Order: sequence, then C-alpha cells, then structure tokens
Amino acid sequence: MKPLFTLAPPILQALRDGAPVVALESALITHGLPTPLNLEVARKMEEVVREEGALPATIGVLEGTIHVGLTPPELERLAHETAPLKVSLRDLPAALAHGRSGGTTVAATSFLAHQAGISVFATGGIGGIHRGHPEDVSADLPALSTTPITVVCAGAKAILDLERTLERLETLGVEVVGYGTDTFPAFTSPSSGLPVPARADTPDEVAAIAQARDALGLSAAVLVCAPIPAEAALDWDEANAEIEAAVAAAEAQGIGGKELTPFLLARLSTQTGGRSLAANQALLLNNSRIAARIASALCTTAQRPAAQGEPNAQDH
Ligand code: PSU
Ligand code: MN
Repeated sequence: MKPLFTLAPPILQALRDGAPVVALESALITHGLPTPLNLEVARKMEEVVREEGALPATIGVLEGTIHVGLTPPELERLAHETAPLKVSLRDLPAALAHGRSGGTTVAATSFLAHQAGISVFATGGIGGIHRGHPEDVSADLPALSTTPITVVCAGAKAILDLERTLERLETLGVEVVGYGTDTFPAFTSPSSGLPVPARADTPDEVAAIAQARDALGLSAAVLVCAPIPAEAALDWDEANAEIEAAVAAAEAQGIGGKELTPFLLARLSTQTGGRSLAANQALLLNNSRIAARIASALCTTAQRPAAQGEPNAQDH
C-alpha cells in the first residue's frame, strides 16, 4: 500500500541534526503561476533557500501521497500535471483516498510542515477575505490561527480586501509582523498603508518572536510580512485599478470559490502585460531568502543555554 505521507530522507536528517529547513508550498506551482514559469520559479525558490544555507522542502500531493520535500523529478511531475487539484486542508483526505495529485495551499502546507517538524514556511501572499465577498474567506486564515509555525509572505494577495483580512488575522490571534516595515505589504506593491501591530528588522528578531510564542504555548502562526523589493514592485494605485477591473470581470463571468484566486491572478497578468507575474516571482524569491535566514536564526538560537530551565507554559 502506498504511504499517506513521505518525508524526504535529507529533510528528515536535517531536522534530526537541528539544521535549518524551509517549507515551500505548491498551489502556486499548480494554480498560481502559468507553465513553464511555475517550474522555473519553484526551482529558483529552492535554489535561493540553499544559497542561504538552509534546505528547501517543497510540499505537495502526488497520486495520493503527501510529499514533504519533493525530489526534482517529483517537482517536475507536479508542475506538468494536467488537472491538478488545489489542495487546501479540507481537500487532503479525499485527495489521499482518491489517489489524486495537487498543489497544497498555505493552509495545507502550514499544517503539513508543522506535522513534519518544520518551523518556517515561505509563500507569496496568503489567502484572505475577498473584495466584495466577505463570505469568501480563505481557509488559510483559520489554519494560520491553529498552526504554530512562522510563515513568510508579502502580506495577503492584493486581489483581496486587505483591511478585512488584517482585521480577521487579529481576531484569529495571528501575530502579524512587518519585516522592515510598519505597514501591511500589498503583495505586488510594498505597502497597503495599513499599520501592522509588530515589526522586526532582522531574522534574529523574528526568531525571538517565534520562540516567545512557543514558550507561551500559543497556537497561532507568526506571519512575517516582507515588502516586495522596490525594483520589481507595481504602483499601488495602478495595481488597485487593475484589480478592480479583474474583480469586475470575475463577477461578470460568475467566477467564485477556489477558482477565484487563480482567475484573478491570471487576469491581472494579462492586464499588466506580465508585470504582475514578474512581481509575483520577485516577491516569492525574496520571501524564500528571508525564510531561510529566519530558519537559520532559529537553529542558532535554539541551542542557546538560556533557553534551558525556563518555565514552559504548557507544563503548568
Ligand atoms: N502566493 C502566490 N500565489 C498563489 C498563492 C500564494 O504568490 O497562487 C496561493 C496559496 O497557495 C494560497 C492560495 O493558499 O493562493 C489562496 O487561495 P484561496 O484564496 O482560494 O484560499
Ligand atoms: Mn477563496
């Protein structure tokens, strides 16, 4: 019988050795980016993590088996899959039972990375509450509130209602940390102008926040929000106008549910002549680099003797 879950041997070894590992998601490979850019970017993200001295573990589902740490041929298979599923948390059981293949969203990847013992995860932009459809709330949000992991992103995707999304993150107890910024980044633009509750300027500062969360036994993610590098960014007002047009097109075509996010991303790319796609790629690589540095900082500080003998909230 095929296993439900496999952990690549080098990842297992790194985790045993206390070496830095960064989880990467695969819904952006199957549903976020067009072929052949999807495979190219997935490989580049892994490369960037390696450059920073950490091990990448791209997570996905192949023929009913969860892979934590897809091998290069497995990554290629997933990227070339003809009708891949977009696998969020609720989709996992049926995907496994039916032997399906698919890319895991932020919700599913966070859960699986945490199960595997990986503490840091990089993505592009998290899901959230859709513009004009406050009832369409990404499963990413509740998943982040119950998964004690560190997620590095460029905020929530700009196609969303960022204000409502930020509010909901507060309700859910997710620590939102601006990385070198005091405002919530807007995915392909550096700032939404909305203030964030906390700020960190170095990987060590993020590591300290994650460790304090763990010491308290809190269950929610630390969401590290890094602005897209300026040279690749879209102007926020211009991006907003394009997003409004894309949202109107989705409305006119009756697109909703799990198809909405991929539709909006693809539509924006067409509208901006590929500029939103280039920006998406730049922020993914930037987030991967930052995640690797945070994973390394967590490994270094985890060995600090000061951590020993401290009270653990879970023991009381
Ligand atoms: N980041 C990107 N591109 C993407 C995504 C993130 O740069 O396509 C994916 C993530 O997997 C996220 C999903 O979980 O979009 C959100 O989809 P939805 O809004 O349907 O929850
Ligand atoms: Mn949705």
